[in-house]
Amino acid sequence: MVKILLIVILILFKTTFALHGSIKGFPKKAPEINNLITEEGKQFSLKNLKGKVLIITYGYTSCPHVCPTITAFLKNIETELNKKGLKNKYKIIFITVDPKLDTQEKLKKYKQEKGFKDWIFLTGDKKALKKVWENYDVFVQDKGFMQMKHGNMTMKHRMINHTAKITIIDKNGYIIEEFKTMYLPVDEIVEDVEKLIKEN
Ligand SMILES: [Cu+2]
Repeated sequence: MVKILLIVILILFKTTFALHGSIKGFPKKAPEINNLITEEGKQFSLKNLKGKVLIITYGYTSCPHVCPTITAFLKNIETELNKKGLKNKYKIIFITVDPKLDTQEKLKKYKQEKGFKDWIFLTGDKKALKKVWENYDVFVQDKGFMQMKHGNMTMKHRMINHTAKITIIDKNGYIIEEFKTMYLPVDEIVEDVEKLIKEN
């Protein structure tokens, strides 16, 4: 009887603490992010964010479809987390996949225009960014510019194929899980991040 009860408790415990993302290969010490600067021109280091849960995404400001979708979901996640009073317990970080166009100034402007005022945007030279993409398993393929027809107008679009995902890092600097989709499941992510914030 005691044994059965113990198993039930164990199962309940496990379910309560189960994460919703993809956990293969994790937890893994998050590789340091070197030689990138923020939209404010400050050197970035993961060490300065220790104690916070980090939500990292990868994209570029002129992305026509994927990034606007991901950032919109992230905005919802932010709203929900802030409603729970967790505003200072986590940080959303956007790492560019476009070293050509996403300069510090451009990221700053994008952040202001889109109202992502509490997020950190990172850029750097191609070499430094490439290292980060590799370390965080982000595929990036610069396709240059593509002409696209919109009715009888032709518009030039900046096209970069890139992995659409978020990486979640816990308070101790370990990658815990990833969500590999542009359609982020808001409630599940909020639940996971809250859990990671409240974890000892
Ligand atoms: Cu994109």
